[in-house]
Amino acid sequence: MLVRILQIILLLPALSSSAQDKMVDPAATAQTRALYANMLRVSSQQQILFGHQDDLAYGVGWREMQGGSDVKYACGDYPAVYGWELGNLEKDATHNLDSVHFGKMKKWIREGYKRGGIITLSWHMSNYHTGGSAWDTTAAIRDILPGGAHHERYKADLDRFANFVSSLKTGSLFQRDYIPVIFRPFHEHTGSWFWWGKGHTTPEEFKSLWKFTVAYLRDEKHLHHLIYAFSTSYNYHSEEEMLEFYPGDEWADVLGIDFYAYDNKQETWDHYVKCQEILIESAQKRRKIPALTEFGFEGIPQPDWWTRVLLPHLHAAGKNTVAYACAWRNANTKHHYVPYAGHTSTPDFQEFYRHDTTLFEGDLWNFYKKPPDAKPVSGGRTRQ
Ligand code: BMA
Repeated sequence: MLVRILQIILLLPALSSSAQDKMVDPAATAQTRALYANMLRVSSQQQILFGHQDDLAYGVGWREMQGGSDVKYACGDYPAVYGWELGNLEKDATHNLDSVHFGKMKKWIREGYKRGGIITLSWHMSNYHTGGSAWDTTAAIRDILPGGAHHERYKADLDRFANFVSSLKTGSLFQRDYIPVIFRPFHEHTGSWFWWGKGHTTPEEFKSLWKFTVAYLRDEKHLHHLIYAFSTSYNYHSEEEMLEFYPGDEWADVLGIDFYAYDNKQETWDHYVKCQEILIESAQKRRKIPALTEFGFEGIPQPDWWTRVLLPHLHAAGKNTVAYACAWRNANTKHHYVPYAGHTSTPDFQEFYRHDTTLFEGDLWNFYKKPPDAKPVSGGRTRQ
């Protein structure tokens, strides 16, 4: 018996350290670590945080209205996750590539965070070789790696990024908190439509760029409120293929996938489900957060798509879910991914909202406090 007790005592530290979540940044702030732990928890509880890109900035038929949100118009609540985009920050522009003012973006980020929401940033960076857009696929990664012709320019752009995220603070005069941010650079790299994508670089170059970027932000700029999301497109068939450009477990916190249901055909969904299964399994064994980092069915032409198509497929794995699913932006009547006033899928979106496993902002417990102490923030429907 004594031997058994001794064995257990000796084993305890090993157990607790193996159970500990290993983030890219061991010095991440308490709020950032809590967010990470809570997102892992959401996934293992088979819940899904609903997100929307540019939600507070504009929607179909409106722009910059206090309290505006197409998600809120449709279901009465804000999304749990807010996606924002930094493209053009590298040009020192006042507005991003979709005409969102950077200063106002910071204000909306603070607003969402104060209500308990979760923030993620993407960056459709211009091509460093040509000065063209992110979609100019001329090879450019080798130019910005250490020793490359535009390395210093790349570092200057990371400095711009560091300034941007360092200004995301809230709290009182006595206690300033940095708003945790899920940073998702060089996304959809398994596709070939961006200059950092497959076919325009090598896995080795990509991994070096990723590691350089993370190390620069973490170790040189001392940013400790970032969660790093590595996100692919949905064009892989195995874990090996999914991770072809993966820099390693010590360099990514979120394993993401971007998926657009273009034709909405069953075979397209079947393929997505396979990718999702691979993603979730891989994330689970690595203690990473699986996420549907971008998704949508442009125009949502099927009125019951949310509950009849999307939801069952999000639960198709039957085990852990993606922790969050972020719908793309509502630009206009042709290019939108959540219902807007009068949209035919609104009633079904409301049913999707009411479903037990979907989490919107009012459902959030305090994601910036480590579970199990986390308490509801807004007094909304809490389903932890
Ligand atoms: C794409 C489209 C573009 C937009 C880009 C970056 O998917 O929505 O209109 O400029 O994302 O946000």
